Amino acid sequence: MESTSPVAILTLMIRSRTFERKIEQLFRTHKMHGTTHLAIGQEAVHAGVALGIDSSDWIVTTHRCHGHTLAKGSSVEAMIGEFFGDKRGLSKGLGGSMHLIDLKHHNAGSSAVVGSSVALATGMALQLQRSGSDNLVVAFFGDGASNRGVVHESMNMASIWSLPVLFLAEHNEYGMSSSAKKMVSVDSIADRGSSYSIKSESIDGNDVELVLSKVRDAARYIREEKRPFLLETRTYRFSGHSKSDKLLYRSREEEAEWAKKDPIGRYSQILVDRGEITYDQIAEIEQSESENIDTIVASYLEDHQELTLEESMEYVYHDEVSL
Ligand SMILES: Cc1ncc(C[n+]2csc(CCOP(=O)(O)OP(=O)(O)O)c2C)c(N)n1
Repeated sequence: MESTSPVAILTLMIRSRTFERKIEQLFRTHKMHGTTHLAIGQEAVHAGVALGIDSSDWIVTTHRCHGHTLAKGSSVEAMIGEFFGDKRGLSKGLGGSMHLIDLKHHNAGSSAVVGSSVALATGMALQLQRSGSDNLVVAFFGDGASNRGVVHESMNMASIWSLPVLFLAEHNEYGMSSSAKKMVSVDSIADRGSSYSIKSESIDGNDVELVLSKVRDAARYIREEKRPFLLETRTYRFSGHSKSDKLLYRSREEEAEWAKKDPIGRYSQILVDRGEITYDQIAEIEQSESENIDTIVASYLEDHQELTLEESMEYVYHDEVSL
């Protein structure tokens, strides 16, 4: 299990927030290309989940995958390389921001197809069960994805076959631009678990220590009872859906309400109150994370290395994946 000291948890969340802010700026200034989906505001879910499972447990993530990938242990350097299309990137520069995969850190990857993470995770869980492994798979998905047929089929299958999957709903209130209040038939996605005889719970996803402890409980349940589990984390994406989102579908008042529940601000305050860290030390962490990313970005901008077309073809059509 990863280090779960409070300062390590806070540092991980700050790294993720700093990373996302830098990426946002690089896209805005046209130094990075394509599109990107930021998860600013959802850091407590990412840290709590990654630190609450074993490092040998798997995750399958979504189009909003930066935070999950960082928290599971991938290097900032390899991620930024990927975003720049550099051959030193996580997927040798062939995937970009939306397709991060890191098998060494037991991250089976992400795809732009909303809901596909759940089907892939369920299939992986079947294989883990068949091979007698004690590991589980976390299937990340959003409130929008929770309406897709494949998510329901996967939950049904995981239940009848008792597969080791943690269905992790990241309810951030919106799909692309539509409110979950209008688009999802239940107030809580956790309520859907009972349709499939899957135990479930809904929690505050902006409270990192709560997420960590509930994920640990769920992982223990999945391993001991040999049953899937559905955990809904209630959170909010402070950023737009993607880089071109003008946020016309929600109010500034709503955003201000959620800003009061910022997971990093909240946890910083808790740790300062407990005497575990000072605000000066937090500022030092922020600066060090920021400088580290700036150095990495500068080095990629100075020296860009791309795969040739022939080399790319070799990877695209590679038959086997070795861990
Ligand atoms: C199968 C499919 N349908 C639609 C889309 C377009 N799309 C991309 S992201 C998105 C919203 C997904 O919302 P949610 O699952 O809540 O995740 P979030 O973006 O909030 O993280 C949609 C509809 C897609 N990529 N794939």
